[in-house]
Amino acid sequence: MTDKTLVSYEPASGEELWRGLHGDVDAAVSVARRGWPAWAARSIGDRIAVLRAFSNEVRRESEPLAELIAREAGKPLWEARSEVDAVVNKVDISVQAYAERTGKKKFDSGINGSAAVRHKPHGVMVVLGPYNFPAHLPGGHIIPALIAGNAVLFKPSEKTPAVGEALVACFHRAGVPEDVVQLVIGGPDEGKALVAHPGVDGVLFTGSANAGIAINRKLAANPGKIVALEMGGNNPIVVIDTPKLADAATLIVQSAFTTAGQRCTAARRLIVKDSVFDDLMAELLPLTRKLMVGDPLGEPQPFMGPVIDNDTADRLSESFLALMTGGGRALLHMRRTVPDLPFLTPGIIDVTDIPDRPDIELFGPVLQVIRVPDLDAGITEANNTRFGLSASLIGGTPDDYGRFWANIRAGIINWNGPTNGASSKAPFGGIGLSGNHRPAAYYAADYCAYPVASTEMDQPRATIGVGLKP
Ligand code: UN1
Repeated sequence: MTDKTLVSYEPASGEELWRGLHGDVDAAVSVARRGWPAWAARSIGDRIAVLRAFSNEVRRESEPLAELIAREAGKPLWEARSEVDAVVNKVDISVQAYAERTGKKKFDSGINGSAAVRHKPHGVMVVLGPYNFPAHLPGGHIIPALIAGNAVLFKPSEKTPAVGEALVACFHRAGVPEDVVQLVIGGPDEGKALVAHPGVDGVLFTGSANAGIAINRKLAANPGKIVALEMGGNNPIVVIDTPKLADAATLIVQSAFTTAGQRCTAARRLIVKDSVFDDLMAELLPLTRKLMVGDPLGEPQPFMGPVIDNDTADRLSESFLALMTGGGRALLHMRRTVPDLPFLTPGIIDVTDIPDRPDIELFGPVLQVIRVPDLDAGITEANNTRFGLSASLIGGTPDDYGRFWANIRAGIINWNGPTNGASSKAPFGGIGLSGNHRPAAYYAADYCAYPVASTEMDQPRATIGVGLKP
C-alpha cells in the first residue's frame, strides 16, 4: 500500500462519501498471478456456481447497492435499481454466452482421429471501469472474465470507488477467492501501471476515447495483450416523416437525457428533416422543460440527477456557450440549478449554421440539432463523425430503414427506438473512435478466452505413403 488517499464525493451534495488508500499495483499483480492457475483449473461448472452465488449476493444486497450507486454516481434511485438488476442478469447471460461463443467443439477428423476446439483463459485481466455505470459496466467484463477462468484486477473509476469496493465484496462473499478478484484503488497513475504491467495479459476498458487511445498507444509493442476498448460516441438520432411525433419526442428525450446524458450511447445529435422540424420541436421542447432534475434519492423521483462533478458541469456549460458563440441557436438553455453543485437542466441547441461542428463527445445533457432536407442528407450527416457507437432512425418506411441500416457506420443501429439502453443479450461496441472491434456484452466471452485447436488420437498412428525408397 502507498499512503496516497482517494476520496469520492456525492455529486448531489458535494459531501465526502468514501475514502481509501491507493492500491499497490505490483503487489496486486503478483497476488493475481499466483491466484489464477487454481481458478483456471477448477471446472467450468464450479466457476459458474460461484458466479451464480455472486448473482444471489447482489440480489440480496440490491437495495443498499442501488442506494450507493445513486449517491456516488448521482443517478436517480429508480435508475440505480435497474443497474443492479442488470448486474444480477449479467451472470446468466454470460454463462450462456460462454457456452455459445467459446464452448467446446469436437468433430471427427477421419484418419487423423478427432479434432477439438477448446478455449483457455488469458490469465490476469485488468478491468478499468467508468463512473456512469459503476457496477454494471465493470461487471460486464469481470463476470465473463471469471467464468472463462481469468483472474481480475478491477480498478473502478476514481469517481466511484465505493461502488467498486461494494461490488468486489459481493464477489468475495459469493466465494470468488480474494486473489482471483482484487480491487485496485487509484487514479490515472495506477491505471497506467496496470495497463503496462508485464504480468497483465489483457486490459478491458470502458471510458473516453482519449483514455482508450492512450491504452492502445502504450501497448503498441505488445500485440499479444488483449485490449478491449469500449469508448464514447457522438451518436445521431435521425427523425424523418412520422405521424407519431409525440413518441418521437419521448424517444429523443430518453436517448439524450437519461442518466443526465452520461451514457456512451446517448444521442448527442438530433438530425431532423426540415419538413418535420417545427412540429417536432413543438413536442420536444415542452416535454424536455418538464423533466425534473433533482436529488437522486428525492421523492418524487427526478428524471435525472446531477452530472458527476462540478468540473464536468463547468466544462459542459463552457461547451454550450462555445457552440452559441460559434453560431448555434439555443432552443433550450442549459441551466445550473444550484450554485456550486453539478445539477444541469437539459440543453438543446440548433447547430445547423455552425460551419465546422466539433466532433467531440459532450458527456452530459446537451443535445445538438441539425436540420437536413431529406433522409440521404440525414445519413450523410449522421456519418459525419469519427465515432460509430449507436444510431437511431425515427419514422420512415421499412425501405427508409433498410437504407439507413445499410449506410450508417455504427455498432448499434435502431429503428424507432432510443440510441441507448442496448440489450445485454446482444454484442455491444462501436467502430471508429468508439471501439476496437472487440464488442462487449454478449461477445465479451470472445475476448476473455482464446481458442485452441487440437487433433487428438489415443495412440500414435502414422504412415508415409509417397517417396520412400523400397
Ligand atoms: C447503454 O446502451 O445505455 O450490457 C449501455 C451491456 C450493455 C450496456 C448498454 N447493454 O454492456
